[in-house]
Amino acid sequence: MDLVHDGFTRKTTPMVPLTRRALLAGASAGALTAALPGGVLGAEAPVAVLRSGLGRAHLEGSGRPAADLWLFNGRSPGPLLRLTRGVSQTVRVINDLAEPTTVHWHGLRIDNAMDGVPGLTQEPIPPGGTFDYTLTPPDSGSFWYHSHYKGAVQMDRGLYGPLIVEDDSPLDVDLDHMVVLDDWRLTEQGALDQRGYGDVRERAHGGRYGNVLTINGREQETLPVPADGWVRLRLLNAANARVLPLTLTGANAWVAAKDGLTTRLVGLDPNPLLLAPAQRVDLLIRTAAPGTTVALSFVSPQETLALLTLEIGDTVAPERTPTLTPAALPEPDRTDPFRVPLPMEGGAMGGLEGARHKGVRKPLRELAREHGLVWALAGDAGMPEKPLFTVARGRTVELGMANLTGWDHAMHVHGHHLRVVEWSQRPPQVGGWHDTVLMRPRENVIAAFVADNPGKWLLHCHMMEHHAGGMVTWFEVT
Ligand SMILES: [Cu+2]
Repeated sequence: MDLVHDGFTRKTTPMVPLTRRALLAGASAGALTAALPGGVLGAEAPVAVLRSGLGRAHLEGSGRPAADLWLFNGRSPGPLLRLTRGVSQTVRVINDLAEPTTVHWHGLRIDNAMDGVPGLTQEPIPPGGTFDYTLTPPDSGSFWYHSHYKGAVQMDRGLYGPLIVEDDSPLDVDLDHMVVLDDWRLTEQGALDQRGYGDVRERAHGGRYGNVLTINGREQETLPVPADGWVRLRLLNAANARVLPLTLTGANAWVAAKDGLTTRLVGLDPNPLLLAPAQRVDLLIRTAAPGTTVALSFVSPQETLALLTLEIGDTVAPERTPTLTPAALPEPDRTDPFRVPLPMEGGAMGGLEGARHKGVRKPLRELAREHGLVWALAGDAGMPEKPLFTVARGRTVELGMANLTGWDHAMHVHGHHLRVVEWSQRPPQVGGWHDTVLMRPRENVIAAFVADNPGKWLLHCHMMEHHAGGMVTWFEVT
């Protein structure tokens, strides 16, 4: 077995290293594709339907026992959902699971009632139930949808899918391809390893790491592209907890969008780029001469795992230069911001003594034993009953995010995109807009946004075990 050691997570005691097992198992590249037929929802249908249910998929290829997964429309990732900017469309979610669910449309700045957070914006969809989500996305770009009910388990089992919002002037490229990355924890027999769900020790460390890395549900992809052409790769990290270090070799490439929203073109910095859970990065790639290849790979100090290979054929693309318009959101007004301290505390070796839980201060030992809570966000462990802050619509909010823990966190704000305006160590999020900010250990950043979307919005770590372990709060825009 060819082990991969992820340099960023080596300190994680219960870490499960990635393996090339899936690649070496002799599985055909199309095995999962065949098991999970493709499909695109959206423009063709006035009402798109997402049906959550149980299914089986050969994650490690044919000839092995299939993994029991939870799927949208029989596949994971679920079908690519295409919406149009500014156009209202209904997505009907039918819940065929034996437990409740909801769907969150990650990164879409939509109506609060459609945000999919159980207990905050809607009641959970019961087994056999249906919920119509009406979505009018204000931004074009690369997004995704996923379960937001017991997400640490439902997302890990496969309940997520890609979402693209088109506009009138799509980037003129030869190939536009969404890349959904996930790491799965599989047993030697190829089944989903269900041990560890809800494990407090795992919550207190880096979260749940898988041992098999997939791209769009399969082990590797190879696509043909013309020479001297342009490729848009929309990268999404759908993993529960693993930060993915990714490199692109064989071509010049630029970052064209972050967390969905187009940005001024910048080079890959850092390289490898770090894609935190829930983050997206769109790469614009200039393909080179015929016969060469471009490779997107997961890299660690010890190992490189090829994920996507672009094979440049003899055809030469028509000469042109794609033009990109950076997303125009209201700029934060930093002259009189509403300042919110957001200390992040706890976790293994964090020294946290206690925190508030539902308004009552409790020692960490009791929080962990009775509630499975090991993290605190702004002093609260777990979802507080009252909002962390209430702010009038239109005001600029500055979140003073301080990672006082020894662990990475991927801080996600619902309903808004933020700018990182100050930092203690240069984070990868400088420039552009973000809905998810990767916080390295002991790092401080100030993230600013105009609170222009009324409603009750969640703010949490998108490392799903950290969310389940207490790193979650909410705020209200009135
Ligand atoms: Cu976290």
